[in-house]
Amino acid sequence: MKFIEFPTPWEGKRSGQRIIASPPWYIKNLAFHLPPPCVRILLQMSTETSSSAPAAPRELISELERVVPHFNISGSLASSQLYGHGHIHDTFLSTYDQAGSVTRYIHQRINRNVFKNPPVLMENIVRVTRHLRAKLESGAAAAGLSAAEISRRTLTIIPTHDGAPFHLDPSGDYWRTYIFIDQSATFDTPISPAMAFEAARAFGHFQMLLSDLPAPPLHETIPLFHDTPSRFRALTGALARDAAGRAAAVRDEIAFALQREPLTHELTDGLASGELPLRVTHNDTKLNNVLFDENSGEGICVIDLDTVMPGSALYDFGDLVRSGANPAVEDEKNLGKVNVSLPIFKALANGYIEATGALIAPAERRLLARSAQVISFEIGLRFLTDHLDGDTYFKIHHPGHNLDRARVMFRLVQSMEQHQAEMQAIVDRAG
Ligand code: ADP
Ligand code: GN1
Ligand code: MG
Repeated sequence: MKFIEFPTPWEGKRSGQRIIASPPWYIKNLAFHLPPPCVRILLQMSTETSSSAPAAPRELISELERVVPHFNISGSLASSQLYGHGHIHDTFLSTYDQAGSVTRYIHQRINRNVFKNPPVLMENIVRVTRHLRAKLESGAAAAGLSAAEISRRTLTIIPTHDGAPFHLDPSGDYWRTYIFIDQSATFDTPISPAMAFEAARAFGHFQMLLSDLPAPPLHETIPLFHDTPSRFRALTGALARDAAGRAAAVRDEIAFALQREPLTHELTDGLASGELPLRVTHNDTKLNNVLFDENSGEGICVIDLDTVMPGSALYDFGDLVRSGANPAVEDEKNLGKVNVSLPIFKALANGYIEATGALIAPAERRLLARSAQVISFEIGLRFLTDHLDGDTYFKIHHPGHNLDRARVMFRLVQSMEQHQAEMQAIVDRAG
């Protein structure tokens, strides 16, 4: 299945690729909204076995083949392909033949341009996944979770034969392996309010489970990651350098950004004064960083734990809204499709507030709607900075890709500015 695209009411885009034998929940969910010819096409697509992932270049697969014997996996590597739509790592889905049965794993080459200290990052992930598993186990009886089900609800690291959570290859690259969580799917855009609610509940639950992570604090894997004023300064620095000679062609986007400098302080001021608490947060709560169960549609597992570190709940909620409430894809060229969907925003607010319960303080709750604007702006600043710098941070798939992304983020900010009062009213009425 390549991806699902359909005219109304939502445009859903599924990440990665899978072989699907029967129509999963989201196909049924979509089919509900569509006229019969579209439903037939969708069902036909859902049983196709094509792939949207680019074939990995031969050299990359050879590197992977040299690395995988270091991990504690039985059986032999049968196949590998690039997987998912992440902007940071090289992610592979690998199939192993284990005495006749087929098992799948995710291998990742960690982006060391982005993460300067992978061993420390993996130390965080070991602590976080251990804590999550222990919490899920202690609540398993009440929640009716089997051991197998717990392993679908948090990432499981496959260590190397030496017991390390990563392998360092001779060229200095760090690799890691996770159990592939079967019968799950990720999405780049929201399909329905029900799905948005599930995503927000999953991230809210994640926040709750980590709220009692014992000291010491987690390492800061990327310093000042959500420090919006420093992201703004990075843009003005990139503008002054104009390393790729692109500044003259993006005057409108730069003007848009410069006009909104005051927005950059809205979360950091509260954190600096102590009005907003510092918590253990995910910090990359993009919609495609939560896995949905293919049969029930439940948001089962929060993934991409590289930036779990001290932060604000408002970073997490804001980032979820910027990726989860926009029916258009993050690099949509037709900006007319970009907007904040209020029914989806409402579902995100309800899901997050329900899952976090009393944890979220009144000062945080007051800023939930605003946080979406701040974080959408912040990510727009980062895309525009990377475009000016010559695309050194995010993976791009065509020239101008980061500029396309920045434009979408800024259009989303505009839409949120127009709907700020309605978004605030939704939060005020929620839960
Ligand atoms: P990036 O930091 O590059 O975004 P991610 O860790 O988010 O990398 O992985 C990229 C994609 O791979 C995810 O969006 C998801 O589709 C898929 N993925 C990652 N880990 C797993 C897993 N354990 N099980 C199933 N799918 C996964
Ligand atoms: C990156 O890793 P991924 O693709 O889930 C980025 C996020 C951005 C996002 C924009 C470590 O997320 O901060 O918000 O792209 N992750 C990192 O889509 O920089
Ligand atoms: Mg990701």
